[in-house]
Amino acid sequence: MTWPADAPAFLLGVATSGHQVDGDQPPAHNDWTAWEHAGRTREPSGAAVRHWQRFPQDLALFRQIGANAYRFSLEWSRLEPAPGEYDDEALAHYQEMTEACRVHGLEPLVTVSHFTLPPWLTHGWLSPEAPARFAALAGRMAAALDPVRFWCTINEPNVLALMGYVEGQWPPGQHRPGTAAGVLWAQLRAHRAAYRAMKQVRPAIWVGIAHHLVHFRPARATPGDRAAAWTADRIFNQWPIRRAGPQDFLGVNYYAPRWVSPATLANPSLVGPVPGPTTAMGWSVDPDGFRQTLVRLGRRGQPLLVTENGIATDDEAARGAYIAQHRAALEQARAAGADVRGYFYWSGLDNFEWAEGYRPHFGLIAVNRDTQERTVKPGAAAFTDWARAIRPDAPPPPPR
Ligand code: IFM
Repeated sequence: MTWPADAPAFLLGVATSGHQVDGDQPPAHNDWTAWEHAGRTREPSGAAVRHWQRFPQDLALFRQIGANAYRFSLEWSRLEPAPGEYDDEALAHYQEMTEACRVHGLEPLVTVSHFTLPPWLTHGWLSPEAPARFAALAGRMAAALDPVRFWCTINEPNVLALMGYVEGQWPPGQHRPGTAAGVLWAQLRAHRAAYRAMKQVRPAIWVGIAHHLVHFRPARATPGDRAAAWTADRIFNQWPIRRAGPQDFLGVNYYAPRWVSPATLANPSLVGPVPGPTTAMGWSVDPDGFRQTLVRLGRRGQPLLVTENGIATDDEAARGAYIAQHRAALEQARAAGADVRGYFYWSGLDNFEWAEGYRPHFGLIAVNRDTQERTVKPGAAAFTDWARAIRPDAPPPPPR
C-alpha cells in the first residue's frame, strides 16, 4: 500500500468516539442510550461534550496543541435510523467534519463502528444481517466521505465481546463466554465484508481494525503463570488479529498490562489484580509493555498505527509523564524495526467513559460540562513537545 503523498509522514493525533462526545441522543437511539436509561451506567451520557455542534472549535484546539491528525467515529444509528434507510443530514454532518479536518490541517482517521449499535439490530452483532448491513454502510461511507484516506472498520471487537458477553458490564449484559466468541467472530466477519466493500469503491484507502492489546504478564515466575500469560495473549490479542482477514495496517489501542495466573484466566477481567500505583481506571502504567507489544506486532511486517493510548488522571504531571514515556517506548520500538506510522492520544477531550460515566478524565482538553467551556490541560504540553519535534511549525506548548 502506498502512503498518500500529501499525508503527514507520521500521524500524531488525538482520538474520540461519537457516542462519548457528541451528546443529546434520545433514549432509544442505540444500545448504549437504552443501557444508560436502564440505569446501568454511573450516569447517562446526556449532552456529553456537545462535540456534534462544537466540532469546529474542538478541531481548532486539536491543531493548537500540535495534532496533525484526528480519529473520530461515525454513529451508525444516526446514519441508518432504520434498516436500509440512510439519513442525508447525518451524512452531511460527517462530510462537513471531514472537510473541517482538512481546513484545520488534521488528517482524518474515521472509525465506522465504535461500540454503539442501532436498536433495530435486535441481536447486536449476532443478528444474522449484521455483517452485510455493516458492510453496506461502510462501503457507502468510504464512497461519500471523500477526503478520508484512513479508516478503522471496528473499534476493539475483543473488548465489546468481553465487556458485553463475559463481564456483563456493557450491553447486552450477558455472562456467556461461548456467546462472546461468536460475537467476536461476527465482528471479524463484518470487518472482512466491510473491507471488501470499502476497497471496491476506494482501492487506495487504508483500512484496518483498532485492536485492543493488553500486555499480559505472568503474576509469578512460575511455569503455570507463564503459560496463562501466553494463553491470554493468544486468545485476547492474537486471535482477532489473525482471523480478521485483510488489514492494511494494524491498529493498536494500548493502555496497560495485566498480571495473569491460571486462576485469573478462569475469571477474565481487563482490570487487576494490579501491583503498584494505578490510574483513575485502576490500570497500571507500563510503557515497556507498550514497547514490547509494538516490537512483537512489528515482526508481522505490517505497518502499525497506535490508534489509542492515554491515561485517566487528574494529575497533570502524571499525564505528561505518561505521554513522554510512551513516546520514548514507541521510538524505541521503531528503532527496533517496528513500522509505526502514527500515534493517537486517547482522548482529545474529557468524555463519557461508558459504564464509568464522566469520572475518569482521559482528555488533553478539559470540558466544563455546565458551560461546555474547553481548557487545554498542562499535561498536553508533553503532546505538543512531541508535535514540535516532528512539525517545527507547531505552536508552543501550553503552560505546564
Ligand atoms: O474510552 C475507551 C474507548 O472508547 C475505547 N478504548 C479504551 C478507552 C478508554 O477506556
